[in-house]
Order: sequence, then structure tokens, then C-alpha cells
Amino acid sequence: MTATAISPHVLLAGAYPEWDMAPMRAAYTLHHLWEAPDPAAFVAEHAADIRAIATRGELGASAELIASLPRLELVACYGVGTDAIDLAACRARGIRVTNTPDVLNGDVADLAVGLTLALQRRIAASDQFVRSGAWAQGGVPLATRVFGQRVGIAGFGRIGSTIAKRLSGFDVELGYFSRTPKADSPHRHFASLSAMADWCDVLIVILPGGEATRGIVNAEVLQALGPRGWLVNVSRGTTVDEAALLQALEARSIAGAGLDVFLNEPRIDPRFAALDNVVLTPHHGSGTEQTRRAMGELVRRNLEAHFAGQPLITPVA
Ligand code: 8YV
Repeated sequence: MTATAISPHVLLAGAYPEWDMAPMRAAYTLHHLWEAPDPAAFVAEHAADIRAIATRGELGASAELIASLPRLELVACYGVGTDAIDLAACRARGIRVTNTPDVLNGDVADLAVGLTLALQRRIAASDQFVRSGAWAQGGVPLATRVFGQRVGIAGFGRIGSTIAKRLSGFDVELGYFSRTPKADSPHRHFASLSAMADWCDVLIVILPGGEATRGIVNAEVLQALGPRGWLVNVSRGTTVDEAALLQALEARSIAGAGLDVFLNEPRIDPRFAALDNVVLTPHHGSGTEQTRRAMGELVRRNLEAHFAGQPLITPVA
């Protein structure tokens, strides 16, 4: 099928991999927002035609963008997190929203475990040590034992419980922080994040982003984690008070951090790069080919269902 004059017009907020772009081009008239030198003028020029936005987790869809599209019916997100989409603005106009849950649980959980191991076993630093030839001059500093520790997971939804499942093989003691205890979980529940930070050796954050969790990992939580405690964040940069985190890392009032998410991605605070007690990855929790293919497919199936007048596959409530 090729895009014809009557194929629905879709505003694409950012690029998708080519394996998604080809079928998207075949089914829709696409408008590439990220390539427009003047995005507002570009949107105004096509506003009368655009019926859907296809976006990505970190790009979302602002209230301003939504307001400028009078015929908008659907926002389809490539990603599970919808914190960058103005859901209230969508609700107010009956605009439907979809995301890509579940298909990425395993990958994000794997990265959370990988960051924990890399951080405590100093894998990235050791790689650098071997490559640089420093090995010939002496030994590398000793690392921290992973098994036998207490790991606290902040956020115990689909990804949080997958992280717990993965870590169960590592002989660690697990706890989790969530509003309500999960009846089917054998792990220790904490209703206070500070109390869990005080209890655990490693605090893994996988809370949803948005106003309700902004800066929830604050100076008090970091202080409770303490100089022998480690932070791993695979959620959103917004869940951590980044100024407090940088201060704690520089002062070594926490042991270190494994971070996949930051404020102001991709232009993150340069102070992170100067630290030797961090492992940094570029918001890549879902970044495997298999999962990204599944996410793209889910975006397309939702668009297809919407334009065929069928129930959405993964609607956001
Ligand atoms: C992606 C994400 O990194 O699922 C999410 O919420 O943040 C991610 O999986 C992003 O949407 C890909 O651009």
C-alpha cells in the first residue's frame, strides 16, 4: 500500500528506526516535526490535516502542540512513559492516547541489573584500567560484593516486579516501595522511601515520571542511603533531585550511582562525566533491537486500530 491523498495525516514528533519508517510511510502521510526549521510554522501549515501524533517517550506531546491541532484524535507513544504527554489536555478534548507497555519490561529490568553489577563490580572502570595499560603498573581497587545485599526497588509495577524476578537469582534480600503492598509479593514492603533507603544497600528507581514523583529521591532519601549505599535510576531523570544527587556523589555521601536517565537529556550536566563513582548510559533501557521492533509494531497496530474504528490495543487510561 502506498500513501495516497486520502491516507491519514500523522505528525511524527521524532524519527523512528527505518524498519518502522517504511511501513509508516506506506500507510500514512507523515509530517516530520523534528526536521522543521520552524516547528510552530510547520505545525500551523499542516494543522488542518493532522489526525494523529506519533511520538516517543521522551518527546511526548505538549499542551501547546495539542492545542495547535484542531483535528487531533490520537497520540500514539513509542514508549511506556506518558509523562511528557499532556494527558489532561488530551482528556479535555477526548483525544485518545496509546503507549507501549509490557514489551519493554524485560529489557529495562536487564539494564537495571546490569547497571547494578557494572557499578558495584566496577566493570566500566576495570575495562578502562585494562585498556589503558594501567594493569602492568599494579592492581585495580577492590569492588563491592553484589550477592547477599539488600536491594530496595522504588516502584513495583510491571517493570519493578520484573527487576525483582531477575534479582531473585542473585541471592539478595529484596524490598520495595509502593503506595500499597502487593498481596502476591513475598518481599518486604515499605510505605516510606526514606525508610527503604535506610534499609537497603542498593536503591533502584523505576517509578513513573511526572509531577507526583518529581524529586522524590531527594536529599533526605540520599542521606538515608548513606556513604555505603548505591543508587540506580532507570525511570526518569525527574524522579531524582539532581542537584542533591550530584552533591552527594561529589561529597561521597552516597557510594555511587548507575544512571540511565537524567534531566535535560541528551545535554546532561557535565558534572556527571567528571565523577569516578558513576556508570552512565544514554536512556537506553528499552534499547535492544528486539524490543524496539516490538514497540514500533505496537505503535503501528494502535494507529491502525484507531483509523479502522476498532478498539485500541494498548490505550492509556
Ligand atoms: C524510550 C521510554 O527510551 O518507554 C519509555 O518510557 O522512555 C523509552 O522506552 C523512548 O521512548 C524511545 O525513544
